Amino acid sequence: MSGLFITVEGLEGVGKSTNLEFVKNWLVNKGLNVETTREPGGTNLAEDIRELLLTKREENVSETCELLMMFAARAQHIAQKINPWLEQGKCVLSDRFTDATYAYQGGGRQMDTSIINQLEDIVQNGLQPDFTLLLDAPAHIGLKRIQSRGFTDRIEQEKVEFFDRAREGYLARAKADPKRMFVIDASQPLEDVQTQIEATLTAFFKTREKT
Ligand code: T5A
Repeated sequence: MSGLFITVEGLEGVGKSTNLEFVKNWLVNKGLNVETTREPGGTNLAEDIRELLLTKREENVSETCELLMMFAARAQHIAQKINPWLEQGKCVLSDRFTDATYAYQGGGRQMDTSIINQLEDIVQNGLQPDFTLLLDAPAHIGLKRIQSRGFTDRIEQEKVEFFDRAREGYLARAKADPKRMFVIDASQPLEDVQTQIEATLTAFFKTREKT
């Protein structure tokens, strides 16, 4: 595939949505044809699955059900949007992708990562992001930032320890794949975060243009 697949990851409230527009503008200024999307979601059906996943309910949602629904939404998203865009040579910019599954279901829920590996193989058939920005901050910082919204979804109701484990999961992914996944200190003021993002994007494209 000739396109470029970029993802933005991190815990709740670290600034993914806020910075997605900044990253998009930077890429557009570089001359790329950019499509933005998000997970879970990105297509009508996948957005319906997102709604099912995030709605608070009295019934306990089993971890396996949650994991399969994340990958069901992803399968639809890849088939309907991501793969066609990449085949058209576009730059796909997604708010979250499979690193989130390793962080939340693997780290947060402490599920066996070999099961995530298997589903990743089946659903993605080799598809991986080319470049990932991990907006990193201690969990309590992001959770405090989103408090003013006045509501929480099903996953946001989890205890801070769940998000601490998810953060560790993310940082372990970044450590294992330093050429793809770049850690940004998202605890800093927005202007500083965007300075770091810009420097990281510049360095990534410089390396890419050399090869
Ligand atoms: N999930 C997802 C899984 O469990 N497994 C998976 O495989 C996938 C794909 C999705 C949920 O699903 C889970 C993870 C999530 O729990 P979501 O809505 O996509 O939910 O993700 P959230 O993280 O919940 O999105 P948020 O909108 O809460 O967080 P953002 O986008 O990171 O934060 P943002 O940009 O909205 O900013 C929050 C507030 O902080 C301010 C902003 O102005 C805003 O008010 N802000 C800053 N303030 C100070 N300094 C900065 N540097 C700031 N940056 C932003």
